[in-house]
Amino acid sequence: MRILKPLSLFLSFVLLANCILAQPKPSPSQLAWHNMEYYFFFHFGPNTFTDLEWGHGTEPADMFNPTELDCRQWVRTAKAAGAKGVIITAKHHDGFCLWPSKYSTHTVRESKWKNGKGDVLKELSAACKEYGLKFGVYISPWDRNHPDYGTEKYNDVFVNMMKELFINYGPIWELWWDGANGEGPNGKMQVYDWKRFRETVKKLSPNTVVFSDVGPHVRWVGNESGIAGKTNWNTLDTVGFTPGKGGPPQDTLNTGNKYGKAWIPAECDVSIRPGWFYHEAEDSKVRTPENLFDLWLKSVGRGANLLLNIPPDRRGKIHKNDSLALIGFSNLRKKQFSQNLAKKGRGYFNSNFGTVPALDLNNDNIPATQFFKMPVLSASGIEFKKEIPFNTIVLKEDITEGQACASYSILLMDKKNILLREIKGTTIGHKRIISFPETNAAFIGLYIHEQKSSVIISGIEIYNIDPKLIEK
Ligand code: FUL
Repeated sequence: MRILKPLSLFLSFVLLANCILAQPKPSPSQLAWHNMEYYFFFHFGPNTFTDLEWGHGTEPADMFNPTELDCRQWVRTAKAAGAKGVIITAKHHDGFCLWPSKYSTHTVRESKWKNGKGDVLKELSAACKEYGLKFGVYISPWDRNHPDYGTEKYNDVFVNMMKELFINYGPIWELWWDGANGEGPNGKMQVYDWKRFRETVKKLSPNTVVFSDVGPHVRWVGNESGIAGKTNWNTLDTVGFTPGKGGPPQDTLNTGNKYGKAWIPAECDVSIRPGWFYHEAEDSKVRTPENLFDLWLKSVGRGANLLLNIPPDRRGKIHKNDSLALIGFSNLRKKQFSQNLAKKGRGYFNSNFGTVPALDLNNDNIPATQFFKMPVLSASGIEFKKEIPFNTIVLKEDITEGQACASYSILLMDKKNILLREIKGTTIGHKRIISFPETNAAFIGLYIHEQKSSVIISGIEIYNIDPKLIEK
């Protein structure tokens, strides 16, 4: 009894602390965003035809002239590759609008393409509806063409353009505000009215998630190589920061802030080619399926989302080299993650109060969240009748009420309880894919060492992937 009293006092304190210190948690739109995991970026515009990465804004609108634009082909490719949505550069830094905006004179309307009657956003949003993919839009605040850029009037222009996007092409699932910024055509820098921009989105399209260096809903991961931090908090402190140059340091964006006040998870934007736009000279430099798989482990496998850029070419189609790599990548994922070995084992649950009898993991009627709910300082795991070889473990944390796990270790043991391998980690989040040299183990124990509130593990999966694909 004497031993139990301090323990129960401690537990009451923890419970109380959990109630008082409310954790930031995702909104329903953010929770849905986490489940998107992987989607495509399309960089397309005058740069596709000039071979530039950053247009000057002085390119004649006629430069834009795709010969066989086929947005349905883009979306079919995305769907076949397992992507769940797309985001298109409706306006890049050169200011050219892929839709006939009333608030610019540098748009598809001024080009020869379809005699000025074309509208890329109309075709792409329709294709997304047809194939059931989410439609997202990138709109660069920096504009090297617009005559009002650098004056207060440009904030009106930007707001009006966003209104056109939401009203004519919605629903828009994600809106992307690029952080790159420089001078406009008159040499002036813009003072952006971020508050007004945010309020516009909230009013017109409350379910849209907005990306920028500091959210408000999704943050930049701090690099353009597609790699999230091994420690990856979905929480961030944004007070005093702005999108772009005024953003938090890149390493902070990469890991998030453990005690950050706002839920702003990381998105990894990266291109399948060296550049963001299509360049014929890069046709032989498309990432391989294996390289894309490694990116998957370092983005989705670290609890972030992967925004993979596939730049359509001058015809207005996705080049076959990119399509082949994407299908190869999709096949790799399907094959490597086809057999969840955990289903062959039995789960167990072990709290400070003793061992609770194991439940059969193959029983789909038992919700994983219930089974793996872990009170403070507890452990759970899976055991097999005999040792089996595997090299990958997937952990999933239920983040509905916030992200809790701050430090864990996984112990792999044989039938005689001899420790074969210990793997230490920090955050888990939406998904954590851990790969290691193949180990013949009969017992996998997950121990939580530090948590912000009670960790809820919603899944433990086990695979034996091709050893060449283990995280580099
Ligand atoms: C950067 C831009 O400057 C690049 O051109 C590209 O659009 C990338 C996704 O974001 O900030």
